[in-house]
Amino acid sequence: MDMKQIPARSGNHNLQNYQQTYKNFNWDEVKGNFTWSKTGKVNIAYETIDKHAEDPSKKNQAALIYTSPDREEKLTFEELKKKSNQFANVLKKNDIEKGDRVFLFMHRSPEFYAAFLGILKTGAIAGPLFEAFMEQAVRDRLEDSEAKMLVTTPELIDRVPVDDLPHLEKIILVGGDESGSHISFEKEMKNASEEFEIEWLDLEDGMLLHYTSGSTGKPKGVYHVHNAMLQHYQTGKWVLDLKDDDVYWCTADPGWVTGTSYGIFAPWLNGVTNVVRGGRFSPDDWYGTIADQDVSVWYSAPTAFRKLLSAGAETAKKHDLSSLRHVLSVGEPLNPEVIAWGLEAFDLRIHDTWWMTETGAMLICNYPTMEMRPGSMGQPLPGIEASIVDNEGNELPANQMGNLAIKEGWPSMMRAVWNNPGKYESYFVNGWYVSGDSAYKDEDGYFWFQGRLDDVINTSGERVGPFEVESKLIEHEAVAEAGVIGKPDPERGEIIKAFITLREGYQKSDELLEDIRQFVKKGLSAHAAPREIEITDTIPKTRSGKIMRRLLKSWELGLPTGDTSTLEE
Ligand code: 6R9
Repeated sequence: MDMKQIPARSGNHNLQNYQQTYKNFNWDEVKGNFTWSKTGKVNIAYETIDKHAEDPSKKNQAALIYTSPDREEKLTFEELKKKSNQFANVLKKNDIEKGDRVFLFMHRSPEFYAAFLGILKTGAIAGPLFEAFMEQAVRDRLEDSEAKMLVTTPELIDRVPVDDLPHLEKIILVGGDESGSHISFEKEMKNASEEFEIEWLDLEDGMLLHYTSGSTGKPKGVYHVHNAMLQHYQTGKWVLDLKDDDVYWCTADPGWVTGTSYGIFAPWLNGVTNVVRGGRFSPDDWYGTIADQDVSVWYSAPTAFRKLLSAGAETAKKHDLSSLRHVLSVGEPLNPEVIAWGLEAFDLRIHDTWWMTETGAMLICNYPTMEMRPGSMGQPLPGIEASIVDNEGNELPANQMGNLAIKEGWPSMMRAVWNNPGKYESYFVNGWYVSGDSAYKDEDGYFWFQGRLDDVINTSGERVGPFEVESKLIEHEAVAEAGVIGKPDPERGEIIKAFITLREGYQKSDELLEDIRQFVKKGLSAHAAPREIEITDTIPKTRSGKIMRRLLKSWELGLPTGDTSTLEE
């Protein structure tokens, strides 16, 4: 197969020639799919769950399939409606009102999803946290949001500095001792009614706070509103290609925006069965989940795909993966090597999608019906105007690297940075939302990611994106993962330094390192070949699977490491 372009495949929602068909597309056209377009009453939890629970042909369909090494559970739309109603009643009984912040600090479980939806039903704002957060990370987020209530577990409660959080009034413990000093989830749920009168809201009312770390400073609370559902719903069709009888699996944790926008909203707004897997990553368990649950649409991340690739073709062959129809990726650039592997392992294209916590939903994507250029994140959705701009917000010509920017005003855009209006304003220049990513656009309108702006390397006057070098490195048979940084150099400004992990069966040697260097030099260019290569045991990554180049850099230069709360163990 010619890896430069991979031809379009068919999709359920015709996006062929979309630039023509959807030239004048307006997001208002999507509104007719929601109950509120007729009733005027808005709540995203209603549209995701209750609407289907009220539909006799859908109410007994599995909404949630939870699977983990020690627990299996299915909840239909009707059951999930009832459980989230019960939790909403528990919150009301404990004085939670519209606009209050209620945080969730726990592992993925059926209780998590019932609680999350219950929070939204009361009109409160949900704040999901990664279960791996340690005390400082928990404190920063609960302090900044002034959260009134927290849902957590006995295993994690010691990491909540209860006495230092004056706004935190109550804690609900899931799986705790029913006689303890905190509210028992189980006990309260048992006594709570399954009926609940949803708090009807305005489209611009808040629903979600996602804390996200920048390279400097404290994490910022990215604030989203119910209106985001327009985009969650429509990208579920156009990009995830969901149809009514799909079984969908998004591997992301809800502490990461992918785990809410696409692990909760997009599938359920579209009435699709949603698989949630608890427990740790293991190639056999992951392939097993696809095979056992007959997953048809699968949304994951490059770091997971790279791990599966390293586990080898034999591991994949042990499992029946024939249910898969559509595979997608987010979070990091998708290496062409991984796409080639996907074609081999599943006979499917892996579709890259680009977006951010701040953007709330996908913006630049590869659709099933689109010709794909491996290494490119695709093209903007209908109704989205994307461009490459300079620091003043002027558009740059094709093939020039610059700031990836989006014209203000898409439905799922963040509406504020909590407690920090200055930070919010700083994203916008001349009508553009400036993403902080560097990229270029080719003559045909495909966008190519180069790196976070802070990560771009300037070596002997040449700008090199770390992603390109990393992608080339992992094409080498000995390299499993790679993280590339610029290291200050008196002569060249910066030199390229690569950190790599080796695949099984390879030993460190000077010959091997030189061979890898030559491989990049021949494949990319002399100036992109790393001058230094260091073999490590692991590449530091965030919980959402992003290589933490900033951390590699501070280690290399012996600098303070800054905020590492999202670092994977
Ligand atoms: C959804 C999500 C956002 C940053 C973004 C960019 C990187 C995400 C990407 C990608 C290259 C892709 N990123 N998707 N880079 N190709 N398809 O990841 O949100 O955690 O806020 O991260 O992730 O650098 O700016 P978030």
